[in-house]
Amino acid sequence: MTENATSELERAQANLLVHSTSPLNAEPPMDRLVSSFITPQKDLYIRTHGEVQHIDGASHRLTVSGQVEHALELSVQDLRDRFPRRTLTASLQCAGNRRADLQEVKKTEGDPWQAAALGNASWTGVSLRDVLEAAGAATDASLQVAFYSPDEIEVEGETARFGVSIPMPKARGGEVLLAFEMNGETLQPEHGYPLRVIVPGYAGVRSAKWVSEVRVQDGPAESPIQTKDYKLFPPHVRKGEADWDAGLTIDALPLNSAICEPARGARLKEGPVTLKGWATASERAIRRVDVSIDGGRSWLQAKLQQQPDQPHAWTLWRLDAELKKGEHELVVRAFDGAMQTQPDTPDDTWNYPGYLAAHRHRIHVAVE
Ligand SMILES: Nc1nc2c(c(=O)[nH]1)N[C@H]1C(S)=C(S)[C@@H](COP(=O)(O)O)O[C@H]1N2
Ligand SMILES: [Mo]
Repeated sequence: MTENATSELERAQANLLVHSTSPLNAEPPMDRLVSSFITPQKDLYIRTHGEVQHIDGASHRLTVSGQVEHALELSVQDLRDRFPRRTLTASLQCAGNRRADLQEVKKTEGDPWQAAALGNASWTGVSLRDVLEAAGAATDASLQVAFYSPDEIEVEGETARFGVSIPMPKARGGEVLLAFEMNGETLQPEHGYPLRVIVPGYAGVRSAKWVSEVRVQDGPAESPIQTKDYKLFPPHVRKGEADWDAGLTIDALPLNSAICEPARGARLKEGPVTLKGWATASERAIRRVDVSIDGGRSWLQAKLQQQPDQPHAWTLWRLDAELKKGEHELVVRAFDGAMQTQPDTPDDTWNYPGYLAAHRHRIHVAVE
């Protein structure tokens, strides 16, 4: 292991719960996650499929090619100098977040993420739309904008460069960033230094780290992480039976929420307790969060902390409750701008790769 790799591992081990060291995958403790509306960089989950890249920021180049009038080759400094700076608050969430709940129904692929494979940050960079326009990119809605990065990853026995893509209308939405700062700080290598994509509202996988190439093309990115991974299959499809083309590409994330405090299995003293957690709804607003302290028979309304001018930011919620002696099942359900709420149980959403666990989060606590 190189010296560089040791430092990101040390940072992860100091601040996060590490699921695996190679590749490095880690998430923060849930109570710390909801202790601030903006997630500090050291507390942002880390999801890598290959090795963390250590890139020289000054010599790094981003090429823009494919269906464009003039291909571009830009340094990070060129992006800073030639394009308007854009800052927005957005949550970043892995499609595998809360997978541990699905694994209680039945085994799935992948790491057992708790409910902290997400964070909410202020991202600064330039708008992908501005860069596409500078290249004279074609704008047809059927096109894909692909992002390629230098990390080599293995998916389904195939090794290839990391490459993902998003539909052109999303790419031109203005909110998709080529970002060089998180919360006003330079990105750490594990979060994509010197340049990463941020696709607000979409599964984290589309937010390519260490991005070196933007390509406007007819079909999805030619990398198995795009064509075979991060797809949603119906519950009857088992590992080894998947028809990749029939799987649904996971882009916009579903409505979701979780209880982060108290912890699952906590032993509490009788009396007042504050319950806290997060809620996200892709592009939609969170309109209401209900919490039950009796397994879902009755519901109380939580107080929301939101940033209304930032449609892609998460919502934090809290509820002051009184818990009597005994065992309690705590449940949360969020409602979005279309008054839709979450599926009841993990059985409703189980799929063999373990994606999009968005059922109501339930935990048990004991009060003494
Ligand atoms: N180049 C590259 N980009 C990547 C990944 C990766 O492995 N390689 N992982 C993706 C996934 S699945 C997620 S959820 C997010 C995680 O970003 P973070 O580690 O900064 O939290 O990055 C995405 N971008
Ligand atoms: Mo992810």
